[in-house]
Amino acid sequence: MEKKMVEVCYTPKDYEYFKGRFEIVVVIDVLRATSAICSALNNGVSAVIPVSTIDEAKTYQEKGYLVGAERQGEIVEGFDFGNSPYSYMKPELKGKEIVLSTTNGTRAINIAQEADQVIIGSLVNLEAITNYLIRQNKNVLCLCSGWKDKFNLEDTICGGAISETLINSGNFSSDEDSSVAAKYLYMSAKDNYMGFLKSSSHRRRLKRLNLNKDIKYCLTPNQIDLIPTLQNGKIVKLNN
Ligand code: 3SL
Repeated sequence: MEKKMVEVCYTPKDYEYFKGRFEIVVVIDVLRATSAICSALNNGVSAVIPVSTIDEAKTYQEKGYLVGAERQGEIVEGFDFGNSPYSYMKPELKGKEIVLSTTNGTRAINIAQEADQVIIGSLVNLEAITNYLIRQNKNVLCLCSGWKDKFNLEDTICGGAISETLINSGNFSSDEDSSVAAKYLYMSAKDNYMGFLKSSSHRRRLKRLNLNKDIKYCLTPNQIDLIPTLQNGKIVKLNN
């Protein structure tokens, strides 16, 4: 059987150099958007509508939706919640469609939307994602959300974890140096994500905002056994 490709793209800005060659794009924003989306669906939210701008978020709010909005790690004034995975565990959100706009994660999801399939990955659902991808036998791109179009460590490590697991299955290979480097970062970090990421810039940013509890949640792998996927502009649970 011919091997499929798995590659890691570090930022939404670099996506143009990869797009079109991969049937499945896994969008990753470990701190915190894709972890928060996993938390929301795991806690019974029926769909998350990702929007890129605050203006779009306001339009949904005016229509009566509950809307989460984050910029620079903080809740944007006037919205119902921000981007903490814990905000999405509230019983009143069960069964609801909600809207989310974040600095990088929701933008990356929307940039990838022309792919055949977009799925949402993070450390919290790492094993669910890799088991699913191994069964699909399709070319996979891990698209890191980064920070304002710059490289970040935590998304790259998660991309490295996905690509390394797929390659170890024997059915995938990768070509790009970005993927090789992501693998080496993952191998250095995998025994202690919290420790390895101590110096990452976004972890420091969130720590300054007293969001240590969120950081711990987002860096604890394999707590959620579901795969969020983008369908007609809404992120829903994949029935696999
Ligand atoms: O950039 C994003 O999309 C967010 O995940 C950033 S934060 O963790 O909410 O600050």
